[in-house]
Amino acid sequence: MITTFQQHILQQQVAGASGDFSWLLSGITLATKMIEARIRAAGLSDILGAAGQINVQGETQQKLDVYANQALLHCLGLRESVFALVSEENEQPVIFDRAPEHGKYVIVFDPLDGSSNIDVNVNVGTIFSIFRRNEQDASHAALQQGLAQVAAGYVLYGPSTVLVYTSGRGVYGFTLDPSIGAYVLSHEKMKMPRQGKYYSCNEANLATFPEPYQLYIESLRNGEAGREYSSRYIGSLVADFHRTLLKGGIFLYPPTISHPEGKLRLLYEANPLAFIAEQAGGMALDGQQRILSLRPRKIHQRTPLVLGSPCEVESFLQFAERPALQRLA
Ligand code: FBP
Repeated sequence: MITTFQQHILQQQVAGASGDFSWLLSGITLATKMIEARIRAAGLSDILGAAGQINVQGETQQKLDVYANQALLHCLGLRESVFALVSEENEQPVIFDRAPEHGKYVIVFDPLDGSSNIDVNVNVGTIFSIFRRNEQDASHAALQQGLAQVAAGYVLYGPSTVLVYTSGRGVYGFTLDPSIGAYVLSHEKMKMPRQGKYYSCNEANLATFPEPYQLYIESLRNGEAGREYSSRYIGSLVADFHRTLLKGGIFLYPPTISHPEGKLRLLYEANPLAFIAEQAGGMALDGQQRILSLRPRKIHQRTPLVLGSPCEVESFLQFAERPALQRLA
């Protein structure tokens, strides 16, 4: 018959598990179903447009950003195993006064990724990453290397709503079946193709990219990279990542003049997608180093991001004039 996300989690659970983790994940599935319902009817309710405030990123918050953030904070806050929540929309972590034996997890998330696409009905998403609490201080507990992630995933609100998830044992995709209101297993053991035919970056910024990026993108455009490439850029990280996961190729958000450290956030954008990419046989770098090995210094830290199929990422590294990283075997 069907395997729901909850069934999959229970099947993956170790013997004697408390059930806290699967109950925690049900907070994410509930909140993302609430967000999905608002997005589906966005044009019919007063949920489009700006909410009026500026968030910690200096961005104008959209009404759906605010709603998505509240839905996740509410549903996850009810889970006893949650110690702290770090959101793209909140300057500081939201901390729950729970003893270490109860409040075991820290969840970091981007409640609504691709905000600039909300009002034009283009795919947007929610990204999350889960860590074990390893510190009393919530901010420090959130500043763990990506390698320490217990699980990560995203929900893509597109023609269909898809939840893609890993807990370090492969990547699985679940499609929301509106007729039963459940995420149903639709993609087992997802693998990123070793080589793709798409590259994805905001070429409007090309002239401001560091030279190795310019040279590399030029090589994709002029055939020097050994095959023909086409450009695809949706401007919603989750959507551009999902295509790269399924079709292969490379996504790049390099340092630019307006974002010399890169635009995307390490904790709740780069780390979770890097975990999924590597679990699917892909690679994810900050232009030089493995994203998952980076040591975060602050919760809203930004990073350059280069991720995709091994062929494309390794050929990028040649342009970055560094010996190709040892295969991540
Ligand atoms: P948020 O919408 O969560 O702030 O994410 C940032 C983002 O919209 C990414 O989804 C996307 O990849 C990138 O910014 C697009 O940036 P730009 O418009 O500079 O190309």
